[in-house]
Amino acid sequence: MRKLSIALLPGDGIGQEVVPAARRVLEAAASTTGLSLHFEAFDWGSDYYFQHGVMMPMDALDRLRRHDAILLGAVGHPDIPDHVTLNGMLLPIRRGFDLYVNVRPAFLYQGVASPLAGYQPGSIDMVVIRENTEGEYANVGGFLYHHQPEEVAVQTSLFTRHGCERIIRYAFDLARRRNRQRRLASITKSNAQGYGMVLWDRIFRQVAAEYPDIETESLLVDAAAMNFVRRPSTFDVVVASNLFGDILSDLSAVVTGSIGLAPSANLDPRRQSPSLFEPVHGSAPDIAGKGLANPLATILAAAMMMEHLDQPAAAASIESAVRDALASGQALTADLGGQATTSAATDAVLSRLA
Ligand code: GGG
Repeated sequence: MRKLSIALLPGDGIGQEVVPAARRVLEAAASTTGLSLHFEAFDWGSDYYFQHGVMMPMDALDRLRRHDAILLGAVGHPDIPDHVTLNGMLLPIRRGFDLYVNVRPAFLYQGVASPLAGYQPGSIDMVVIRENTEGEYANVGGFLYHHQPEEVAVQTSLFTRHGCERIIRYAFDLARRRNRQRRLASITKSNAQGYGMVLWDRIFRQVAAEYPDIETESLLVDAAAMNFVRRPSTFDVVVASNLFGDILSDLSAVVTGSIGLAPSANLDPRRQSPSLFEPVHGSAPDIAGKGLANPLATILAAAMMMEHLDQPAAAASIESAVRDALASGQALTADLGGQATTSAATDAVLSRLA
């Protein structure tokens, strides 16, 4: 029997509710597919910060490296500035493990209403591939005359040929593997960002020449935002910089029902480091601790984890249980217009795994 070791990082707010829900689903899927899962939970995040002044310990990456994969909940607390929480935990893990691919699928499930009229189940089916280690999130910059009246802040986006090429190539390969519309849209703002994003566009055209079977389009991010609403069915795979991928994947999530349904995978495709799986949503302090959080994004992220760990049977059984639970109406939490609690939605999935 294959044994897999999973690091759990529930983190903050509703992360404390959705990660245990996904763990229950993983345990059930493992027992029905003959898989042995070992979990180690870490209490890192904002409460850890209040006690220790850091979001995670110095040796965090060494401790995570012992595991096959990481399941993370959410990062963010109303009493700590967001740049402290994000730069203290999630971004250092992504960069430290070179998890350069962020995969963010968006699918309109049966039983879920899109805010856009006229879309049938399955008619919106796209994946946003977000560059995950450089771009606008490179954290390069600084303050001059900090907190003085003449204060200056410099924030630099970092685009490397290596970084652009590998993420664009991953997106082309995915468009081929998915074999749906065989279309790839590349998103930049190269009319205004005349260096880094001009480099991205140029590399996109160069790599595209190697994939004549994939139809391409290059869009400025403002046009892309408009077209995600105007013609979402025409998108298959979308590749974007770190910031634009972050923003557009909230939009792809909401046109397919809710960000509460949006999973993501932070991947090291070379498999030298553990990849990290998480819901796209944050810690949602307004509903934290009330049992109202939608656990399905994290459960679907757990399915992506199983797929990445070469456990297609476990992945497919989780995905199909979520699909059926949504179609039945029993897993519709408040964000989806229903009344299911976190535990009721989880139970609806679990009952279909048995
Ligand atoms: N699920 C982790 C989380 O808290 N995400 C919210 C967030 O702001 N993430 C920023 C990012 O993905 O770069």
